[in-house]
Amino acid sequence: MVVGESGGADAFFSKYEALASSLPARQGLGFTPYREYHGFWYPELLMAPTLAARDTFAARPTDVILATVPKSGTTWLKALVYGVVHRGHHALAGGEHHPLLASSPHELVPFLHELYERHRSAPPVPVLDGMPSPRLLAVHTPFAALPASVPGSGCRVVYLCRDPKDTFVSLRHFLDEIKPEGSDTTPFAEAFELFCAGVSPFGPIWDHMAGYWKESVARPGEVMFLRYEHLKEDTVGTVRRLAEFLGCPFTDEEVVGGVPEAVVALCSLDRMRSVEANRDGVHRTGRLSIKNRAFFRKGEVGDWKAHITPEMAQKLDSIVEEKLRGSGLSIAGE
Ligand code: PPS
Repeated sequence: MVVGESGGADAFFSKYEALASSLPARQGLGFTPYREYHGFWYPELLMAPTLAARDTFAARPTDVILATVPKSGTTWLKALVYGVVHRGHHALAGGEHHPLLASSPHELVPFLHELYERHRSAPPVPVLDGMPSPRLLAVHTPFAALPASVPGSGCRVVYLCRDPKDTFVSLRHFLDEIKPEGSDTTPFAEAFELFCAGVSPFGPIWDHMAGYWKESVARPGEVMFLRYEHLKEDTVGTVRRLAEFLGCPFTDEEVVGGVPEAVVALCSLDRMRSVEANRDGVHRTGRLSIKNRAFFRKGEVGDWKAHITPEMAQKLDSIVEEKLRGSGLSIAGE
């Protein structure tokens, strides 16, 4: 990973950078400091763009916002939703020219904060206005800090979460893989303690999940709550539900023709990993360059067992269970 120049402060963005730098800071998991905003810990680099998007992004009723904690399956969800929504435009079965076979899901479904990070002199309105509907955008933002225009716009929000133990293990591997040259990864035991204390990207993870869970219960037509484990267990069934939720259900003809299965196959880890852009390409955010291959590792449920002890697992499960008590959401220990 390369950390580049800041690109220079300017009127629009510097206001948010000033606000970000006034927030409480601490060293967290990984190589950037974290800032605390309304009870959540944000990687410092993403704080200003998140605040800028919160204030200035204008949601369309047709927008689809994909929300996740990092390492919960974001890349997979981006690919699946892209495949579902654009299936009418691109041949799926054996379609060698599908955009998912030429570009990373992160290019096809951009993170909102990255658009803001790249266009610092003004909100990226021309880019956003130029995106055809339905616009597919991703965030890691907690529900309460989503752009103010999102709730009430009628747009769809799809939230995907994952067993926090697997999220932690995936995150620790990712941070190790993308760390700037010469820097150290937070030692494993220390990283785990920070994660359990909620000082992880967009953590505490349990509050992040609870925020979206509550909204999905209150507004099921607008917020869909998914779990990585369920997606793994029944990918085709979940993709069909996803299409219904997004207002583009698979027709009987498509079901008979195996289109949901074709979308799932196109987005499988092995297929995605074999795509040149994902194998050899680089994802450039405003300031970071990340090798795309870092987004594809094992994609397994329960990989934590190979990395954390039963005692550590028990500790994290208990914290999550305790924090989610009364919310109606149960994640720990499944
Ligand atoms: S990021 O940085 O937030 O966008 O990362 P994210 O995509 O959320 O998480 C990466 C983990 O998701 C796994 N992955 C997949 N699983 C199943 N199917 C597909 N297609 C897929 N693509 C990525 C990836 O391997 C990471 O999980 P781990 O456990 O580290 O393998």
